[in-house]
Amino acid sequence: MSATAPLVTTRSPVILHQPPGRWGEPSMSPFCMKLECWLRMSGIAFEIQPPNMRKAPKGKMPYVTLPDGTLLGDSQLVIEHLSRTHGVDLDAHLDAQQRATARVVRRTIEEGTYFTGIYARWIDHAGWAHTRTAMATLLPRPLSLLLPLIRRNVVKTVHAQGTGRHTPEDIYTMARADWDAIATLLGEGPYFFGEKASSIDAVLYGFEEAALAHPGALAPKLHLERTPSLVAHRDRMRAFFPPDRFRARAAS
Ligand SMILES: N[C@@H](CCC(=O)N[C@@H](CS)C(=O)NCC(=O)O)C(=O)O
Repeated sequence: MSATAPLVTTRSPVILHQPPGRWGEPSMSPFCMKLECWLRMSGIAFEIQPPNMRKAPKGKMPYVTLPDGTLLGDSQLVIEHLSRTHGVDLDAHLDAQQRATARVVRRTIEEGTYFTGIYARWIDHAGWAHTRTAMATLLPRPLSLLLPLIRRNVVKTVHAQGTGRHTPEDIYTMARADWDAIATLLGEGPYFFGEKASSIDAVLYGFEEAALAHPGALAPKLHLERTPSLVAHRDRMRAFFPPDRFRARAAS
């Protein structure tokens, strides 16, 4: 889907630096899947390359190499930059209230719900059993030996952010309530604001896919599986990707 004609038509592709998926999803990271989805919706030419965390401008994934060689981090800042420089606005059809709603929903998912997912994957033993195996196949050997240390840092981050201070019951109650609120706003869809997809659908997609792809019997995943509108939205958004982006499971 391309909202408006690009301002610049001939240029090298944007390089999207992100890790692969391990459970049949395009990437292990919800923010990376959000950005990849947005790029596919926008029609902007891009290539995927593995990340080099020593070069990641914010020390996080995803980041991109722009056609002039500049490195830019943060999925949202990348989207805003590319929208400006390529004259693409996937939200052109939204009114001011819808744009405000999209912003608040995005911030809720990315700054709140995300950490309930991190808790499920990295801290909950049912999640860690699978995440550890997947990360061990993703990281080069010397780094994979540091997985217990990486996990300890995740525990510290989730505690500092606040989510890690709650009981697992409270964390998962919050996760379920967030997803229920999103399902209520999504309604019958097919997209968040009705008939036409917009940027918030890419955000939702990344986090739906991440929750549903993990092989563990985790509370957020089980809740999404019981919410047909969210699974249907994930499936609908997959249509923006070529089928080979959903490879067979490599690890569980
Ligand atoms: N606000 C950032 C968040 C990105 C983010 O948190 N990425 C995670 C992977 S899902 C990451 O790189 N974590 C590594 C770390 O924090 O060291 C964005 O939108 O890109």
